[in-house]
Amino acid sequence: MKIGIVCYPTYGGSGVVATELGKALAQKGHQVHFISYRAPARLDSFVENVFYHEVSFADYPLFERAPYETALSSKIVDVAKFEQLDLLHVHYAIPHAATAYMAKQILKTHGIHLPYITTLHGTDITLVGKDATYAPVVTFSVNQSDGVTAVSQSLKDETYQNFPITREIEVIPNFVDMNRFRKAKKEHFKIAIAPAGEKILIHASNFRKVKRPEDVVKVFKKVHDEIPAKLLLVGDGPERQNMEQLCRDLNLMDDVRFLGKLDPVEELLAVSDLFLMPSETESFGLAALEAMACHVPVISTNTGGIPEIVVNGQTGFMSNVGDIDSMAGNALMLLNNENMLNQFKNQAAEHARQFDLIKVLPKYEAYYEKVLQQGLVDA
Ligand code: GMT
Repeated sequence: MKIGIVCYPTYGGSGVVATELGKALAQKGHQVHFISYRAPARLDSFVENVFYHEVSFADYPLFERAPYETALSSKIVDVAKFEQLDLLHVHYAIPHAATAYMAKQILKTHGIHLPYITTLHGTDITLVGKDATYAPVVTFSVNQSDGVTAVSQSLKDETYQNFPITREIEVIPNFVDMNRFRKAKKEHFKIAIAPAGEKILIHASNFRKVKRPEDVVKVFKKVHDEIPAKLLLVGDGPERQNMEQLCRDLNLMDDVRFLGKLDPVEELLAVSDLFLMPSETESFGLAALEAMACHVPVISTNTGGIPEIVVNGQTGFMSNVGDIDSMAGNALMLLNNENMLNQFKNQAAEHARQFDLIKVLPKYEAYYEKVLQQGLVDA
């Protein structure tokens, strides 16, 4: 198949999923064409069968902001015609589903049929998409999609609750490459981070408010008050400054490390004891799954799709949003009991296997086939 993939190139989960999916499809012999305004962060090495098409948009004094949607639709048209794409798969509804619709209509006037699949990732539905600014376009372009997938049952339910969606939504969960995210011996890292054998807690995100990054620090403070511990913070984003200030105010800076946007997060997960995810909402929680694959249990909230990956009392513990005491108490219960912690570590990795890339990839391939077949029937 010749598949076009449209995604955000940034470190957000939707871009990661789109890029890893594209690379894996290419390895199975499909030809994959990424279309974005920058090369996706995880497209960091040469992969046969993978092509990248950059959307450039000319600035003009009349525009306060260059019209990316117009440039993206034009680029999709261009790539679809020249590369003879069979299918377009767009990740994150805003604005990608609408641009795909526009491209499809333009291609129709050229006698070309380009079906498009929209994958809903979360904030495109739960946060941004719900806003009246975007809702009519999101609803329309999702309903016009030839196929719609959601990364969790929770997101599917929430989509139907919030939008008059008439399309059937297929749940295809996010996945993890268990060859990359696995237990690894990184003793030198451990010694550098926790020289006195302190427990290592880790959080990775885009430090947006929805991740409740302050709760990460507050939970860590309670743990740190009881046992020697270190906190690793991977990522960056708008709340970084506030987090840093809070760590200073709580006198934690000696034991907290802000690592920035570090790509090989698996190397740090390999030395970590617990992953913290106190999010307000999380359609899936890919970062938690990647942690589990690396034998790191998760202390999280019980919101959105998290309960679909974390097994409470087996691969981690879940608490209500904002319940710092509960999350800190659960973290301490595990960190103070070496046997229990090791058991949870093994159970986390075992459970993550359900979401192994090699198990999820065929679900996408089968769905692509179904959509293409449906197109033949409709034509
Ligand atoms: O919030 C983020 O981390 C970024 C956002 C994105 O689309 O880039 O993530 C969403 O999609 C991820 C991949 O499907 C999910 O794992 C995240 O749970 C989801 N974020 C939220 O729902 C807040």
